[in-house]
Amino acid sequence: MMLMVNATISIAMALDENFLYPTLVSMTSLLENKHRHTRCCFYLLYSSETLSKAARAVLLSLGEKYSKCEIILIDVSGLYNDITDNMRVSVPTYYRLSLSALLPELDRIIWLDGDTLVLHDLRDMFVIDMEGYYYRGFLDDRPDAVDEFDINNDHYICAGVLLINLKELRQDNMVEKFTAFIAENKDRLQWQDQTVINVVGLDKTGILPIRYGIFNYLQERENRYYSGFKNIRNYLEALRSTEKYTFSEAKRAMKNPSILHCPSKPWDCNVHVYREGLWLKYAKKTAYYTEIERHYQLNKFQWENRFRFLCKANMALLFDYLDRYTTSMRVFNYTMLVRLLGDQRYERLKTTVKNIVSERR
Ligand SMILES: [Mn+2]
Repeated sequence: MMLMVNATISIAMALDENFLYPTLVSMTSLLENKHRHTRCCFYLLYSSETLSKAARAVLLSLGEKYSKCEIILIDVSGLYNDITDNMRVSVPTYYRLSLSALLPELDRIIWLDGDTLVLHDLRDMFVIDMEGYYYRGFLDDRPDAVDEFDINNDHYICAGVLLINLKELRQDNMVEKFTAFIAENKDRLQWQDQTVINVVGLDKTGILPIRYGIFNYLQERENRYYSGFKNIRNYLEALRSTEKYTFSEAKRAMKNPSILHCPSKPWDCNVHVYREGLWLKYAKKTAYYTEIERHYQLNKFQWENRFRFLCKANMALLFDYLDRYTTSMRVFNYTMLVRLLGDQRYERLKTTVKNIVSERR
């Protein structure tokens, strides 16, 4: 595969005000990790009714901050407006279905959800063979999501990270077909545009290598829930595709993904999300970290504080909870607790650590 030195890659994203910061962080990760010669052109789809002028200025500021980066804002107000009846959905998720019509000058594009982190240059992804395909995506482990359409889908893909063949979509007038399908199946679009892509595009959807779009809740470490990499094994077993990802590919991709897709939201401080630190790392590289921290109250519930709170609330419960971990995790947890809580008041913790360590020997 030849990689052009001065290649331009096109990326499409869509957002409303709620997704301003995640989108900014995702774009920042891409720009921080791209090869210095790679030119990036972002096409950001929005509606002026749901994204403020100030938010747009924040997005455009990336074009000033990074070299070889162009930001093009496309106002698609009114598009898919009749879809709002489904509570769970934000309309911008549907915008990706119209890319081939909105960008007639482009033949291919990478689609990124706002809940992604890009950790490597994407030139290698951008040149993947798309002959005969509309879309390539990461295999989603819920292939039964489109079973009700009786289409025998063996390669159900996630719409969050896609390589899209805009030319082929235009040749086959797919935007019209998508629109007709949505009108006919309004109540059956369980996964919104992802359902549309997988059902209408069935014969021309393919898979991306696992490192482009792997889910952040797939873990390469073992813990008490997922000993023996049960978590990734469960994922792989749920796939129906004949072109399955292998276990070793999966492990490698989890350790070193090119695009990490985060269905578990790293900015939600009320839940513990695996690899949330990685998202924070790129949030801190933006010029808006103070705003991000305030917006998601990242200060309030940092994990140290959560631990302190837990300790004070009920020591017995806490010990019970920690004791469920494997020995090495327990040593780690107790050691962290001793450090966090100070030596004086929590003598018992230190003794516990000592006990576990000696138990291990
Ligand atoms: Mn997503």
